[in-house]
This record gives sequence, C-alpha cells and structure tokens, in this order.
Amino acid sequence: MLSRRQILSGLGTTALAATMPGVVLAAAIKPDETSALLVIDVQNCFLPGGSLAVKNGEQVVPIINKLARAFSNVVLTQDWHTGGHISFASSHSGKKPFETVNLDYGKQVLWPDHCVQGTDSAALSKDLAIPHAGLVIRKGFRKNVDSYSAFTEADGKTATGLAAYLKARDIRKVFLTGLATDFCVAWSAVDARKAGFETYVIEDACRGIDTQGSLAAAWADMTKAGVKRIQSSDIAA
Ligand code: VGL
Ligand code: ZN
Repeated sequence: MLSRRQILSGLGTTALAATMPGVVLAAAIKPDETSALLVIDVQNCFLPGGSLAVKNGEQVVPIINKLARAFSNVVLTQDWHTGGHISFASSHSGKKPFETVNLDYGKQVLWPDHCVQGTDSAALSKDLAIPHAGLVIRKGFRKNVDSYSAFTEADGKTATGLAAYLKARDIRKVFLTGLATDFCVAWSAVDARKAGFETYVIEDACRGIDTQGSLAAAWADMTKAGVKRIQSSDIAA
C-alpha cells in the first residue's frame, strides 16, 4: 500500500492543489514532441469583412497565437479554391448560399465565393503570429471536389498527405483550432481519428458557422468518433 504522503508526492502539485480550496488546478495537458497543433483556415475570407465571415472568428487569433507557443509542431491549413469552384452557390444556377446540392460524392452545402487561390481573401490572417509553423497545407484546390477536411477530400478517398506527414514525424496527438468548428475543424478532427491520431478540439480556439443545426451535429459526430473536447486553459503553457 502506498502511504498518503507517497500518493501526494507521486501526483505532484495537481493533487496538492485539489486539497487546497482556491488554488487553481495545474493545466492537465502538456504538449510534447509527439503533439501537433493544427490551425485550420484562419484566413481573411472567414474573418470580419470576409465573404464567408464566421461570427466572432477574429477572437480565436490571440488564443491560437498563445497556444502555438506551447507546441513545437504546428501545421496551418488554407482553404484554396479555384474560381468557379463546385462548392460556390454561384456555380449552380438558381442556387443561393447555404442551400445544398447532391453531387456525385454526396451532399454539398453551397457557399458564397470564398478563398479563391492567390487572392487576398484566401491569405492567412496577418495577425497570426506563428513563425515556427512547419507546414501550410492547402485543400479544396480541385475545381470539382471540395475538401473541408485537412486529411481527405470530400470524395472520401483522395488524401491531402497530412496524415503521412504527421506519421513520418512521429506525431500521435493532434490538437485542432480555427475556423469553422462545424465544417473544416470537425471534418478534420473526425478524419484525424480515422487516421489513428489521439484527437483534441480546443473549443474556445474555434468558432462555428452554425447553419441548419450544423454546430450541434458536428459536436455529436466528433464525440461519436472519439474526439476529445477541451478548452485552451487545459493546455499547459
Ligand atoms: C469552410 C465552408 C466552406 C471552413 C471552408 O473552413 O470551415 N467552411 N469552406
Ligand atoms: Zn471552402
């Protein structure tokens, strides 16, 4: 049997803090070399004034900048569509943004034109301050296939290469942040689980679009897939 003293010393400050009212618990998760922060689509088109602005999207930027200091592995993603992309409502006569169409790979929500390759709208936010990010992965760059997920295009089979990159670098845990919670973050998180990664979504470092119940549906899908829902305060700085 362990003595109470041994248990306390084994558990360290977290357990001690728990015995002392008013003491804030130490953050539980400390990123290590096997952890990567994924910063999804923090681009002008999804920020205030952008063509597909996510409500309060700008609020994630300082949170992500701070989190990024705790990670030696950071990957940024960029939604990167062709002009006339199949996900744009303007490419379907009689259709308006936020309506849906059935495409050969499944149901597609139609969006305002956004994140066209090489435009200022598609640029990463100038307020992101993550110079040590090692990879920027672009997605959705084939005219007839969307890609919310940073891992697999919407056809369900074309890999972006991200899973192989992370595995080649011995990364086993991914932490997702960015825009939008219910589309590109959620699809990336579910695919990260499918690829075998321990997967965390840092909720307060994301904001959602929430069209037709999409935010609640996305959290249900993520939970079912075994994605862990945490807050930025759970990460040790
Ligand atoms: C996204 C809708 C369309 C996203 C991208 O980044 O969540 N949402 N394209
Ligand atoms: Zn898009």
